[in-house]
Amino acid sequence: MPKSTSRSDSPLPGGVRFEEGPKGFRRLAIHGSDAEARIYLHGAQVAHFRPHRGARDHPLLFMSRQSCFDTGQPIRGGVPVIFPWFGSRRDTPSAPAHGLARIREWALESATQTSDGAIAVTLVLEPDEGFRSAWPFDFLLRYRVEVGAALTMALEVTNRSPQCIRFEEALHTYFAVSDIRHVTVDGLHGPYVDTVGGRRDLKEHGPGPIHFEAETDRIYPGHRSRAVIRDPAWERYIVVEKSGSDATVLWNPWAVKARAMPDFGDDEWPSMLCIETGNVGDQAVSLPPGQIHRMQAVIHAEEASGNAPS
Ligand code: TA6
Repeated sequence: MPKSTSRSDSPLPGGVRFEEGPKGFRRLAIHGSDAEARIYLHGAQVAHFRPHRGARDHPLLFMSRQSCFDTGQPIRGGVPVIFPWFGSRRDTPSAPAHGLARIREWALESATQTSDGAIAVTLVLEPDEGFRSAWPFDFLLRYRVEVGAALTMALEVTNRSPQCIRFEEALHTYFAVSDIRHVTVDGLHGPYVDTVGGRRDLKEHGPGPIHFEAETDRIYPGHRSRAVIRDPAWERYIVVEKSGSDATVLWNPWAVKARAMPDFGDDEWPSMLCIETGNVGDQAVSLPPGQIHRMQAVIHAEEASGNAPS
């Protein structure tokens, strides 16, 4: 069972308790007035979020039933926190994909109830020796997750090094959908980099919605606005808004890649879609000494019987 620490000696607010998940992985179980959620200390990973209204009773986040809960391994689903590199590390191919933050045990710094009844949890991570040997800089990650009618996730990076640091980051959100072949995405227009099969082909998406018919793996550099998943079968929209992020990644592995992923069911690919809020590639962040960078994603659901979100 991974060790996990809490810096908070204040009592947890009502509706928040620690519990053990698979293989003893500790998580916060949150039952608020507007939503429920679960957050693992491993990777500070939000694994479940279901608002009481707007979601048609389906969770907003996908979690693989085959996710491995092993020390040093990422949890498959929810919102992996990606830092300080995205994807494979070009200069060290043997390094863990998507950095080290998602495979480290974070500490609970605080858990409070906000004035409007939401639950706000703050988790922190500082580099251990292994982290520093892989990425020789000093930093603090502070991750605030607010569970209310919307799920608000804010990642703050503080540069504690004497020099400028350059890093990639992402909130690699796995959304739950009825069937990827029957949902569309609005708001991701313009140029993108198609990275399927390891390519990096620059392409362009027109003004219309995105339909999904095959493995999809795209980086939209410079995308700063909202994206909307339309899910007619579940009669809902999922709205993704963000700040402090200059890139969005869109991913579905489809059938062949799903079969190659041991921690992902062969039949699970229709049930998920990643829309990732990040700063990756040319949009990586350069942060001077002592400065703080903040990236935030806010997700909520709306019932589709109303007008589509503008
Ligand atoms: O979402 C973009 C991506 O980089 C894909 O290429 C795919 O590798 C995905 O992340 C999942 O990566 P993981 O290391 O979690 O299996």
